[in-house]
Amino acid sequence: MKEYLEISPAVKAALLAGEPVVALESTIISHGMPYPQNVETALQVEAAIRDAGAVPATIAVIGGKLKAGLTASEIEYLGKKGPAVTKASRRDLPVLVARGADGACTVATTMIIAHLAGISVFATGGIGGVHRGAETTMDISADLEELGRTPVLVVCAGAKAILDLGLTLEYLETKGVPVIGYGTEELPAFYTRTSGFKVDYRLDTPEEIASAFRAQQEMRLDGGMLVTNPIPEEYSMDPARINAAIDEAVADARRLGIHGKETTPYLLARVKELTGGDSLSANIQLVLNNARLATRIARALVS
Ligand code: PSU
Ligand code: MN
Repeated sequence: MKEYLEISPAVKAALLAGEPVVALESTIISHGMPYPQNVETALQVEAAIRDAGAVPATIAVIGGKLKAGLTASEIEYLGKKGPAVTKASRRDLPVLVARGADGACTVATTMIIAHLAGISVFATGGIGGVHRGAETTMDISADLEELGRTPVLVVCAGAKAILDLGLTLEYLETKGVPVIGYGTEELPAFYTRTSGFKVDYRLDTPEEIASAFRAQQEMRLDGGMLVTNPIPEEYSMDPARINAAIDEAVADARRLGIHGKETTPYLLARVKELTGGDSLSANIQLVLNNARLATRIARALVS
């Protein structure tokens, strides 16, 4: 494993000292936001984690190495290259590593590398899930399988309504993944605080979430935990407006025959186009909010 994994000095020191570490993904940098906002946001999220008392570990594949903890110039490199970097899910790791190539890590791959490095808390924006129309396309994100097998706690703002949220929850239930609402009984839908679907459990403090995760791991139940954290009220978007944009984006993707790993990046970019800058600033704010909650959970876990 040593030859594949590279943990940055700051992350290694924190892990050795039993200090809290929060993992961050890199697909959100290269495929989720435009340059230069992607790089600015990634650095701002790292700073928010440091300010709240943990060490950030942004995760990516660079030159065939599984990296836990990037330098600012590595973040800049991934952000500038953007979609030219391979979007790397579980199935992409073998060939990227063998070729010595770069990869931007999805939620699934970030969980894998975080776990290899010994990091158990990870903050992101939204997870992949069961796509609308999956009953015929079978387009179900590998993120869900990973949540079912890899012991990492993922903090997100729920899932975007580009997905079928009901089927996504059913899939997580089948895989035995606890879906926690932080201070809410309803699954948040990324840009909005509500979705009409219920989470499994509402927990109101980082300490309660940390105890549930600790119990899951000590019982060796396998798999991760999904903590859904609603976007702060002041940044949430008008549901009618965002849902109209999402419906239009899904229809465009169908018409253009977009499929496979292109689907999620296409839908994210199209929704952004259709809503102007508003969806981007909401996106940045919810990631910061998730990073702060993940830091509080990571601190509770090591105390
Ligand atoms: N959903 C979002 N923003 C994102 C993604 C999903 O709202 O940036 C990214 C994440 O990296 C996630 C990936 O892991 O897309 C899922 O892609 P796919 O559906 O191809 O598995
Ligand atoms: Mn897919």
